[in-house]
Amino acid sequence: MTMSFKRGVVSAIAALSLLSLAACGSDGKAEGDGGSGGDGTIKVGFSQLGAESGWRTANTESIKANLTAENGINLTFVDAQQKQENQIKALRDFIDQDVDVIAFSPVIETGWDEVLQDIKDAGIPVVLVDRTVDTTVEDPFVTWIGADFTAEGVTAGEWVKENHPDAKIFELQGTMGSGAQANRQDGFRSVIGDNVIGEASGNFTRTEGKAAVEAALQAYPDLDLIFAHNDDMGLGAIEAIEAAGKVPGQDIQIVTVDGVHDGLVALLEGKFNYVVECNPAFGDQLLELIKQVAAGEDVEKSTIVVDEAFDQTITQEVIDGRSF
Ligand code: GYE
Repeated sequence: MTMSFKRGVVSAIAALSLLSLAACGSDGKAEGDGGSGGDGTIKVGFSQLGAESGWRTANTESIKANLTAENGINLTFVDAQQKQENQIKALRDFIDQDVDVIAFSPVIETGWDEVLQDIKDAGIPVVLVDRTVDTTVEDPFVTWIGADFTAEGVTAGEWVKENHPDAKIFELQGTMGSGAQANRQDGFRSVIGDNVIGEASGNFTRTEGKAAVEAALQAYPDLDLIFAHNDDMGLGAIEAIEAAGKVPGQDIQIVTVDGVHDGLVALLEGKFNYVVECNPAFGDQLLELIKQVAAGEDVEKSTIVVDEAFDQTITQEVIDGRSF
């Protein structure tokens, strides 16, 4: 078995011409507010959904490292602590601040119609980041950058099907109603859905993942494989399994998504069995998209970040060579 492989397909689903971006370019900005009116910087409002996981921390670091003043960006970054109402408030503040570009990573898919319409009416282009939206607003965003969550679920499912075709699976879901949860679940179940004997959400956090697995070990004493929608919940699962006197990675196999540092260390230690990467370090690509959007240039409608996958043949060198 190979240690890793390329799975994603890079970008380029379609190049679309943008909405009327002229309205949100350089016209009418107050001088000296750090916006685009005077000094040529691009005023960006970024609503991050939270700080729930290692993935999110790495993603925030990558965004902040790239959307800098040196790179021509005047960034307002707001963390919504996994609450949609906080995100909506941040987005409204960005409208009031008349930013040049709004970027956001939506905590769940629905509930954005009103605010997206208001952003559109204000003529501010939206760059959607990471998670996806489900909205009745037409052309709600100019471009989206993120991972192919369905493909991640399929990759995880295929590994289970090949290596543990009789597994009794407990699925540890991410935040319910988020694109990352819904699509990883769909992809996984399209391959090995009949083997799923139970499910619960751990909201993409270690603490809630642990609690969900504690309950699952009682409710489904036969379970012998956990598919966790992210590393952090898988790390919580390790704690719950060990506390129950079982051996993670042996008595109960663990398959996760993300490939952040702590997850890959668990894989190296034999506590995780397979990890599908979801690469959070795309701040450089986001910067380029934002610059193009602010300049009114045509951009690809979607950019899919390339992922890999790892099994227990992973080495310390591979882990040390990664940026997240
Ligand atoms: O997998 C998880 C995080 O939306 C891809 O969100 C992201 C997911 C990631 O909480 O760790």
